[in-house]
Amino acid sequence: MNEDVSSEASAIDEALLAGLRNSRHVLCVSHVAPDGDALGSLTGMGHIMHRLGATTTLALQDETPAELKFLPGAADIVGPKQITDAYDLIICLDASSVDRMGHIYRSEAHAHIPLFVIDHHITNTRFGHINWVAPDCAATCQMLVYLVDSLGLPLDETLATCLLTGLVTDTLCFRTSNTNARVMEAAMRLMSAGANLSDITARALNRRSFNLFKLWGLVLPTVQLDEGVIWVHVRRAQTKAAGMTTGDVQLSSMLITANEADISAVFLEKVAENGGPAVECSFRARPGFNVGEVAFELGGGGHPPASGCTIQGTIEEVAPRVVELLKQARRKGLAAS
Ligand SMILES: [Mn+2]
Repeated sequence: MNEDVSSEASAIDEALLAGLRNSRHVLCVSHVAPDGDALGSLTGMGHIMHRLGATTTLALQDETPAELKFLPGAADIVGPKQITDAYDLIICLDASSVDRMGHIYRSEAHAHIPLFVIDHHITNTRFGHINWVAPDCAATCQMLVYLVDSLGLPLDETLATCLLTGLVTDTLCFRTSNTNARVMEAAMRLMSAGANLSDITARALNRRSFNLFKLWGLVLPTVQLDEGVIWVHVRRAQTKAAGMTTGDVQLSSMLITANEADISAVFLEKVAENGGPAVECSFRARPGFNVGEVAFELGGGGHPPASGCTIQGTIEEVAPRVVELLKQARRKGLAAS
């Protein structure tokens, strides 16, 4: 029953479009530790479904980061406690596997409800009844531009602001290697519809909490570099001492800017669901190197230049093993170049 469809607007599956048009009570959900593309595609999908006349619930397991609260519709997002089973459709955005929805998706209560997956991660496990997975798109928000076309809806300023935010954040403001002419074309259309690029960039990419700088100050003295792999450990005691409340420490994107590095990693100490130790790993790679494969092998997901996974165990157990895999990925990249 799984169906895959390409990203071209003309090729969007009729069953997907019909399902969207005919649903009345829709739950839209994106991934844990939400980023700009998660928030942009979630709020954007909310506006699309509203235009189609549906009653829509937007849900995220985790809090919306302060720098993304400006998104129109972000204030309406609910958490796991407000979720029921009274929906006729669930739309999952920007999440590469079913567990990425966290506690919002309940396999027992929700199994009978059609689940549509809309995502651009090449590692997507195609866990929906209809799966629209387009790895050639730089953001899930880019896919929604084509969806809007297929549904025959106009782009307005509200929707364009949501969608451009995802495009800007996932491409680090059009700097990633997957930023092609199609991405720029989509961005141009969103700007023509009223989205303000400089405002979105300033809000979503150029703002950080003061506590984050305190955390960087605590962890950066222990940064390590070996065979072109740069990494850092972040302890729970350190995030606590810095007063950090969200999990995103935004370090892997900074570490990859080191001249000597081709791959970066951040190992963030966590408590697993079962109360045991776990490590949240975040990877970045320069063009020509693939950390998406490494994350996928470790049970996570992502893209060649940016990926992540969560592994049970202490940092001492997890980090050395993962660094070894990253060194292998680097050697593979060097051999191919
Ligand atoms: Mn994305």
